Amino acid sequence: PNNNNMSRRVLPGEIITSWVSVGEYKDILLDKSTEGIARVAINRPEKRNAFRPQTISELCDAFIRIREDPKIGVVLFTGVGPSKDGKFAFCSGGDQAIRGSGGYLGDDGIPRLNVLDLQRIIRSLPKVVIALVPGFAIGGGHVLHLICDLSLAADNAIFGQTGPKVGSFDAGFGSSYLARVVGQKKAREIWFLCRKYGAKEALDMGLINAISPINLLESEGVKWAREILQNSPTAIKCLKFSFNADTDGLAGIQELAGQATHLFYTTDESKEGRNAFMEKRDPDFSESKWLP
Ligand code: S0N
Repeated sequence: PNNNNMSRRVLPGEIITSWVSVGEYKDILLDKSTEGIARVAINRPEKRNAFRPQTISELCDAFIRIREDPKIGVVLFTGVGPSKDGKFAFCSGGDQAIRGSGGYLGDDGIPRLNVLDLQRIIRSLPKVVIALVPGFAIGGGHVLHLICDLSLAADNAIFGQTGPKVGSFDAGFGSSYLARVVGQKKAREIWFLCRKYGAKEALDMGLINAISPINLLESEGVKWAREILQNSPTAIKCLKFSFNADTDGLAGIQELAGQATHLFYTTDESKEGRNAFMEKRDPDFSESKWLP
């Protein structure tokens, strides 16, 4: 379907699905398409899409909305661009201008590191999240692409951590999970030297899935999404939580087990337990077999 007039532009290039704007946000854009794809974009291009607490609160809200919408199966997560000086960014991490003592300060003056909440929401979202990286993915912005299920980068993308240079570090997913993705030696190099890496280097180290010209990045994301949407939602959810369980300890097992419980609720065996309780009788599981 094509409805370019209705669609809001986030990245340059052909729009190949009809986006409908959802929600009233200040720092982000949320759009949905009728074919099961959502698009979330950080909209602070003049700051290379750095996030402040409000940005993160809005992103959490958008991802929770998406979680509750059974029609959406894939999310494209990106950054609006170009900025006035013609550059692109996925996200350049925490907004250093409002970094106070103990976290990032919002209008309420309370210091927060609420990006950690967002990381967990994206990880446990029972849908596929694809990062579209149109330029810089730096610092906490690099961690955000890292924790997405898949990453597609424009050929101008630049990746890196800056923490040890700017007085911060992410000792959670940002380092341990990075080491799972690119290996211990490379992860230590990325954090200890704070170098920047181009798209080809990122592809070679297994940090991203594919590279596109910037003008094709969004349409490439839609194509990947369409392919995923042809497949079984339950299989993909369980696989995502299995991949998570390998790294996330009991929290990961909880997610995977939750899907098993969800499936069990659909069986006659489970329904018999509920029906017996409601009918104030003993349950009769004799129809359920102890299958191998
Ligand atoms: C992205 C970079 C490399 C781009 O360089 P370029 O193209 O030369 O542009 P600039 O001129 O530098 O920037 C253009 C304008 O954008 C502003 N800006 C860019 N990034 C930020 C930012 N992060 N915060 C605030 N403003 C930013 C510039 O100031 C400039 O504006 P004007 O023109 O008005 O001066 C380059 O910009 C760069 O290196 N940026 C900083 C990257 C960085 O160090 N980010 C922070 C890293 N730390 C985190 O993200 C912390 C994450 C976090 O919250 C966390 C999570 C878990 C556990 C702990 C923490 C924790 O906080 O410690």
